[in-house]
Amino acid sequence: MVLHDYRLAYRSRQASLIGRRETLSGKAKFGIFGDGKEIVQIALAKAFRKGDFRSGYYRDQTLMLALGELTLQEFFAQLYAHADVEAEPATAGRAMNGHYVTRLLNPDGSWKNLMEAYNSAADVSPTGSQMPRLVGLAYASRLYRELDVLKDFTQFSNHGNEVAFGTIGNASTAEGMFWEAVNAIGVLKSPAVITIYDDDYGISVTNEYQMVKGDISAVLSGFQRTPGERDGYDIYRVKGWDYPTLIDTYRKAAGIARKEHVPAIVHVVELTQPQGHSTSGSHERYKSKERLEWEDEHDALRWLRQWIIAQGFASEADLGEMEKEDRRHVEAMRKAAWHAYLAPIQQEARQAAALIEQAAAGSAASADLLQVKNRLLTNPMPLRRDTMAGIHAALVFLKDEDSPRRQALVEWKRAQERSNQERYGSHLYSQSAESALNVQATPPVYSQNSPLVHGFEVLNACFDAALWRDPRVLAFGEDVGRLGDVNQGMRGLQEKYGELRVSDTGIRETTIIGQAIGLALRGLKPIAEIQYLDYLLYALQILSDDLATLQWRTHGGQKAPVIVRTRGHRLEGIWHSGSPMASIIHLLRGMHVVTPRNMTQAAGFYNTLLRSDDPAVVVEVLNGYRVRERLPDNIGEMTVPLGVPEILRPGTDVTLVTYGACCRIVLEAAEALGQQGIEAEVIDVQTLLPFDRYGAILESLKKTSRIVFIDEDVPGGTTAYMLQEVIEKQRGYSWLDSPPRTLTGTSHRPAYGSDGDYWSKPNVEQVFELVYTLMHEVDPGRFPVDSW
Ligand SMILES: Cc1ncc(C[n+]2csc(CCOP(=O)(O)OP(=O)(O)O)c2C)c(N)n1
Repeated sequence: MVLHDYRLAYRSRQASLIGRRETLSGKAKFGIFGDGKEIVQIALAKAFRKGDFRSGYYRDQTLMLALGELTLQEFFAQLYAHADVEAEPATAGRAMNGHYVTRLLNPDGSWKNLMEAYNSAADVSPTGSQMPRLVGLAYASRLYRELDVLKDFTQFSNHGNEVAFGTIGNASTAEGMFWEAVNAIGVLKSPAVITIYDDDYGISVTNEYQMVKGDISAVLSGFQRTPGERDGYDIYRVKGWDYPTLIDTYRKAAGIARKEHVPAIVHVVELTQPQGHSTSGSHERYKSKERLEWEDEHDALRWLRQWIIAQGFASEADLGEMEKEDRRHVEAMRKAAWHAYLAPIQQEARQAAALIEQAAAGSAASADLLQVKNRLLTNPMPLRRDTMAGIHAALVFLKDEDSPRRQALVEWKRAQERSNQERYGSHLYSQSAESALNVQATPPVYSQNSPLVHGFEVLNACFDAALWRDPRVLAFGEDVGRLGDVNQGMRGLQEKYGELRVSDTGIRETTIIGQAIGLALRGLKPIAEIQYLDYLLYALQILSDDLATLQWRTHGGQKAPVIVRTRGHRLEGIWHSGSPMASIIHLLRGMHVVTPRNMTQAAGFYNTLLRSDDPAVVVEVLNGYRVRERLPDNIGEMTVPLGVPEILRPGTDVTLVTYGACCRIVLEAAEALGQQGIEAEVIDVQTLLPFDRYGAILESLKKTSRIVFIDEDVPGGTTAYMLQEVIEKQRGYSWLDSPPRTLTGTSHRPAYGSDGDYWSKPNVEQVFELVYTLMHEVDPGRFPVDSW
């Protein structure tokens, strides 16, 4: 066994060395490797069971190799950015090397049986960002163990016996989200085993700059549980070269976590980084000669080699032979990866060259074209972009020759563009049968008995139906449990469904989202509440870097259908009435962003999203919970489709486009304008991502020839986005008889109090005056006033 381990570690080390060489020789753009961490990871792998999850970072190549979830050829394929999911199944060439992923989904987007594999969440580069989702990955085991309604979901869990393994570098523990996650996992008593690889540095910065006392486990000691009690962590400190102790430690830590759901932290010290941080620099610049000598002596691989010889497991000569064979093996895998990567690109270059050669025959630009062709054929390391540049150059030379041969080039180029758009752009959203875009409208049904209730009661009935219908649905957030959320949408649901399905959390927005991501990766359907839209900013980074990119960066290998529920727009002051929708829609491409104007629409969107596998943010209108609405008889079934605007008021003179809380204001202004003979058509876009999928706004514009975009965001924010969608993308410009206009909130944040609000956000009078002036420009005779 130990020989097997040594050889695996040795191969992994060779992969690091060769990987660096390949990068520095220009075959890869960047290289970051796990050298120095091999032995820890082999020990960790021994404790890893099928069904478990990893949430780690770029040093974990040996762990992935040891689990059999990465081959050496795949390792090199990723280094070369081989953009083919068969060759590089982690990210299909979309992420740099060292970003590990296991495919949790079948090609059709449905879940695999996660109990049959060693699972890994998809790595991200921002350090520490693997921690928030670890909360949910670990907490899911508790839910699967303790919730009877989840007993049948055996594809995701075996009675909650799964451990979530987190890995992080010493320096990254200085990130806030590390602490938030460690605390949350402890509070949730969830089976995570967190490894901190401590090599004393974070690139060039030493521990004394990272951590109080320069020692993370000393600082973490307050999390240590009292023996015999469940509250808190088991904390271990082990040397990174001490193979037998590492194996014992992980067996023990994972065993307790698995059985008792007590989390553990393993602080691995005396680790080294033989090749330095990455290929972007050399560690000789910042490590002293003494340190480098120390690293050499404490290299874990070297230590294991000596230990094997000392124990008599193999002789120096035996090991030398094995190493020779292993070096050859790694080199062969590298070669295979390089050829697999290069062959299709070269073939495309040859195809392009042949087309250019054909076009050259009989062309006035023949000599230039043949030069382009030769450049394509003699390039030893072509990229697809070189071929495209060659084709482009040829098309420029042929610009005056409208021949079938030129046309053949154009068609070939377009086909390449399509396949590269697919190669690099697919799976931003779900492509499965469960895509939210496939959910059709089921309109609300009302009868004589449909009661008039408060808005929050509509939501309450919707969530009740969802929790009843689907045992995978869970809701949590600050004040969501006992109180039923600050606006009562979840009122009474904890009593009905229990503390694990409708739960309070600490004030920790980043890990509320992380909790949701991890739970969703393990097959659950979380509704994660961020109490106010303004506090979504705390979680925007993790939403953007992790959740929104997940399906795309794994080429459809993973999904996390999280619903983020929040409330916003208008209420009071800077931190309770923000509407930073542009920041959200721009950072969260890959999620749906839904802005219902009332609670019935919100309920319809929740029902749509709960039937789908895309992640989304739903922004409820903060001042709508006490407004009365009729409760649909089919509150659990009604759905509102995404990307379909609704005309709230028909009109022929001007189109007013808005969403969310502004709908009420714009409707009121439209009524007042109607009394002056101006018929405004009011459109609620309903969802910002996706936006007006079928061009409904253009149809309105064709009728009115005038358009105003109104919202509470800053000038140039979401109104600018809507303007681009309609005027540029839908080609609305050709139907305009007046300049398009926007009306927004102010650039400063909303001031407190009703007057503060009035002077910070669009109001009825402003809408009226802007539209009236617009109509004055059209017909001064009918609308004589031009100043207000
Ligand atoms: C949020 C963020 N800040 C900075 C970086 C740039 N960066 C990449 S790795 C790294 C050092 C990480 O050190 P450590 O956590 O000790 O891990 P190691 O690389 O030493 O294994 C830094 C600063 C980053 N990727 N993400």
